[in-house]
Amino acid sequence: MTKPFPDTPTFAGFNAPIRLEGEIFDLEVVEGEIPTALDGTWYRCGADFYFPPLHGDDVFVNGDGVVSAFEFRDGHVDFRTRFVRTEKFVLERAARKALFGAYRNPFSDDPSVAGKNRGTANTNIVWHGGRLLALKEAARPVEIDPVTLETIGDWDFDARLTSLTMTAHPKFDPSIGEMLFYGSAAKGETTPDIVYYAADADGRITKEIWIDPPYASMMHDFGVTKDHVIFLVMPTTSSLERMREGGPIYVWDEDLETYLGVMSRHGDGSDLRWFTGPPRFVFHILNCFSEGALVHIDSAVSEIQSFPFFPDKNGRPFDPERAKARITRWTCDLTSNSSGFVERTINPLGCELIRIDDRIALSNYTYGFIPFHDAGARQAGDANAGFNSVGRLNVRTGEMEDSFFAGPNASVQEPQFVPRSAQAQEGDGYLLVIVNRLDQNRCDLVILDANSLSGAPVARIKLPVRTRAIHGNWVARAELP
Ligand code: V55
Ligand code: FE
Repeated sequence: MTKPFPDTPTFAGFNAPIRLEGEIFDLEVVEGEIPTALDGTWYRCGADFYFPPLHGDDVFVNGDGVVSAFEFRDGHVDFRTRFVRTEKFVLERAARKALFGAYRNPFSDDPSVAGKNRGTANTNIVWHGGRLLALKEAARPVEIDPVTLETIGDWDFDARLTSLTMTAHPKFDPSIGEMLFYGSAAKGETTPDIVYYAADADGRITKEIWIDPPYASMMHDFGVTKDHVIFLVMPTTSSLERMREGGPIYVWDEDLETYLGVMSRHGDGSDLRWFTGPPRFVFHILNCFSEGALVHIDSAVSEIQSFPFFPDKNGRPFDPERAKARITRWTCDLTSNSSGFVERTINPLGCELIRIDDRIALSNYTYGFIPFHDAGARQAGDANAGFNSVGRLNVRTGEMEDSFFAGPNASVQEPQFVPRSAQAQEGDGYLLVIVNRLDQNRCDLVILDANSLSGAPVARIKLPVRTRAIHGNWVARAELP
């Protein structure tokens, strides 16, 4: 019998395991109307623990992968959610208990699963080359059926994937349909190797470049422009020795510098050049673009690694203020003799789970869609100190031009921009946001007009349950089989 989950913040309140699989056909529309122009599926992927952890407590990034889908059609929305049948999930379900231990630490596993695939497929879900892939940066992609959300199996790009891992943040070139991605710890946990791939619109790997970084680090995201690729090496370092002794895979080591590796997208990697700067941390890229020899990297930058469960190597206590991520532009000048990069904060608000209009990815752009905490909108008695709003940031002016406030005791998940039509200008469309109703133990799906985030929602759709995801992506019906 499955025992109760531990009473720790990872498993409490709105984070409590959901464990549910199923479908809600035709969700309730409690406000407004769903535009028929929204025709497609919003796929999302997140982490949920099916069984109580093997070692007392755990960290949310170690949960089992859950994929969900909001399918929009003719003004209706259907919801489905399903756990990914990773090897880990299948083995644990058969045993009716956790067998795998700590985050990315194979030494902490039950001996019965030695050598088994530890992948959790819990971070992102992307559609490319006719395949829907659930991603976790520590493992290979897992292919999911786009209609039933059933697991098809691990996908190795017809044996062309030489890495043991694939990032959860591939990039897409909207003009040619390429998917650009990499594997870090590509030869196994804590190995420094990075390998970069390009896959054409049919999903065939057409380029593979191995990179030798200055040190092994946690690399959650990377940058791509029309002309360049940027690898972010930041001082969250890994150690097999530490894991063997029962410690965490990563620590924050502020004695190291940040390195940005910039190479041409059109070459063989031999022109890769490292630019250096003070220790910084980035989980997510907003967008990158090249202007001649200038390469701009816009992301949510913090002074220290922002997960409190990865300790400071030098024993400094976690400082939430320094862990705040702000939209920041880094610029590397390929004509400069200096090895430094320039840093400029675009907007001072703390934020994360940032998105753009994906049609302008890799190019000079104007808008970011940014979850943040609006202290002014929050009233007395509102228990939510997290992100209560999503704003439209003009990255050219640095101004948060407009924002949606989710209401009291409500927080927001990662938004999704959907263009009004294929020809619509950048930022002209809808913003889909899951609102966590913290005091009702359920969520709403809110559809906003991206041109008028502070106006009345276009529609509000009630979910009678919680749904929790980390990242997601919209796939128009025309793209699906
Ligand atoms: C992140 C999430 C992860 C992970 C590493 O959002 C970094 C950052 C859900 O898993 O393994
Ligand atoms: Fe991420």
